Amino acid sequence: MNSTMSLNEALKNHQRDKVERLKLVTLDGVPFLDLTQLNWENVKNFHCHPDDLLIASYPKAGTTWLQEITDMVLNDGDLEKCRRAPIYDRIPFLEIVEPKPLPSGLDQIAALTPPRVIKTHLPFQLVPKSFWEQDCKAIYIARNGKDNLVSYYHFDLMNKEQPDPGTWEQYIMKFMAGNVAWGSWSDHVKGWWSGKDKHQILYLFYEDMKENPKREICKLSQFLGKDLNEDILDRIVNHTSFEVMKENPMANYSTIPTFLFDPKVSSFMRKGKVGNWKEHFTVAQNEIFDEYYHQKMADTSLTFRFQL
Ligand code: PPS
Repeated sequence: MNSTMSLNEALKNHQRDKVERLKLVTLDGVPFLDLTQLNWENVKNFHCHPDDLLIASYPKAGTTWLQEITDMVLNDGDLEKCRRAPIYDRIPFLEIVEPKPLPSGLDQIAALTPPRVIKTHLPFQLVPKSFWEQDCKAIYIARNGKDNLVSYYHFDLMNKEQPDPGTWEQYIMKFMAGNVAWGSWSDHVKGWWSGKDKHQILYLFYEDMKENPKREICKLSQFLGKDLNEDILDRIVNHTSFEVMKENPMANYSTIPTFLFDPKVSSFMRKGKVGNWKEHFTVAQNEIFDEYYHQKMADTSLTFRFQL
């Protein structure tokens, strides 16, 4: 990797007098962080290598967890190799545009030699055509909407570049209306669910990974054509557990300056649970969300578990 393009290195020298929260802008019908528009055409026209692998999700669905697992699987459980750089440099984020002089996701990808693993939160219909033309593999992780919402709310509070989430009550309404960065949760999970029948997409669930990580890691390894022995699988399960990842500076985003990710507000590795929503939703808010969920999910075979 060209070190001038490492986001980690760039962040070490990065200072700003004032961090402004980004606004939302609608691109091809979906709300995004306004900086995204600067690279939008280049993202849509991105040319991938047939062996590039896409890690896709709605924000806060367990992307980082899936990234760490994938890196471990591809490196046969080699812990040293997986400590080579923070997760955001090992697996760059396709559509992200950071304020200058920080490198964009496209800059970081260009500095890697194919085949690359690439993160995206793009809804299925906005994934660059090249990925499907080249018949690339993609792994998608979905998380139940209530826990996903709670996680996104805390992230928006602590990440000083995300749009202001407003109050908890306001945020629930915004989330259900799809008026948050990367748009509607229900459209996202349903779009990729339909997409998996047409392309090489492995669709995973956060709840399944919590329930039985080894089973899901085996599934992922098979999808990537990796035949890993029991020892390696157990090492990957251990290394990617919430408790171990929370302490791993290469996976826990603690390398992001605190003026951007404020740990006093919330940690990136916050709870890592299924059912944490019960500590946040009132009975009335839960009823409203259930109604939204049943309405939005009436036209799909996709279902979620809200507790284990
Ligand atoms: S991002 O910013 O969109 O890439 O965030 P993302 O990684 O998708 O989601 C962050 C949430 O995933 C939890 N997480 C984990 N849960 C269980 N096990 C492991 N190993 C793990 N790693 C990350 C993280 O804690 C966030 O969820 P919450 O509910 O906020 O704790």
